[in-house]
Amino acid sequence: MGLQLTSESKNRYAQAPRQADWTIDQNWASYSDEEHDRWNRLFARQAKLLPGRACDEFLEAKQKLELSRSGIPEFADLSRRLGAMTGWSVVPVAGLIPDDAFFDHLANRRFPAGAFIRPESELEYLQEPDVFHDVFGHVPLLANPTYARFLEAYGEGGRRALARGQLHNLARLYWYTIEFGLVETPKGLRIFGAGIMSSPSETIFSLEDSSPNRVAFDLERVMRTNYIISDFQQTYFVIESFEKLLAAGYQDFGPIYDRLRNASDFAAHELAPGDRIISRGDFHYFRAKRSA
Ligand code: HBI
Ligand code: FE
Repeated sequence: MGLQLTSESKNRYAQAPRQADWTIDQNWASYSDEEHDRWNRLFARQAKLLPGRACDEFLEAKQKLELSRSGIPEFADLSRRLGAMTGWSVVPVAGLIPDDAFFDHLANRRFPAGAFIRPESELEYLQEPDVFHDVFGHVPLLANPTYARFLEAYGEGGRRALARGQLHNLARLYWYTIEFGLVETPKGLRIFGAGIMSSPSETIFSLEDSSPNRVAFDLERVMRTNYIISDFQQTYFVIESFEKLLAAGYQDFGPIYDRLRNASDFAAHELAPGDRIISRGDFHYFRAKRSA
């Protein structure tokens, strides 16, 4: 049995004392050379894959924030640079935190980022957000004022959705945009979702594989669509621009929630009436997995 590096990073932070708002001390000095090296290898791989696949806003912000392959960033230092751009900061947490705490942070322009780093065995894909998913995947676009305002509005909306008991509808909006969204550009489809941005294999799959559907973003349609967390997406939604996404987020969600309450859900692979289909999936990847 190899040394269980797997849980070392996660356990170290899971045992860290935490504040009432679920934040902990990043304790940057506690990162081992091995953990910094893992960040550098993940960074180098994505830095090679993303040009021509990530949206320009992401690539520009990654430069401006000086995110680099010199180890895991110190959140306080990163927050000084990000704060000067859009007023956002990055606060360390040990992992997933309760919804109400999560939304409260977003509504106050604080992004809760996992302080632990994924183990070698989960280099390709992990389910819980680690420092590479959160800081490499989510943080750069917080330097884009339009995207940053959308995420702040999402936090405000999250508190309302919680109060109404319709969090699942809003979680889908987050999932299919902030986590797994694509955007149309004059040069073709590009990635902006953090879950894709931080996963080497899904970076290729989401743009180039014939398996998944790719459908134009529609707010209510997305809010009715189930998702899976354990594998690549069966449908990717494509926004026209961050401005259009922000405008969709600014609507009064009250009437939408009322309509959604009685609306049926769509399965993750299903195409819906009225979809503007950008590419229809053949699902070969998902069929192969089922028959494996
Ligand atoms: N906590 N740290 C962390 N990161 C998340 O992305 C996160 C969370 N808690 C709740 C949550 N996401 C989702 O359930 C909400 O977006 C609905
Ligand atoms: Fe995430």
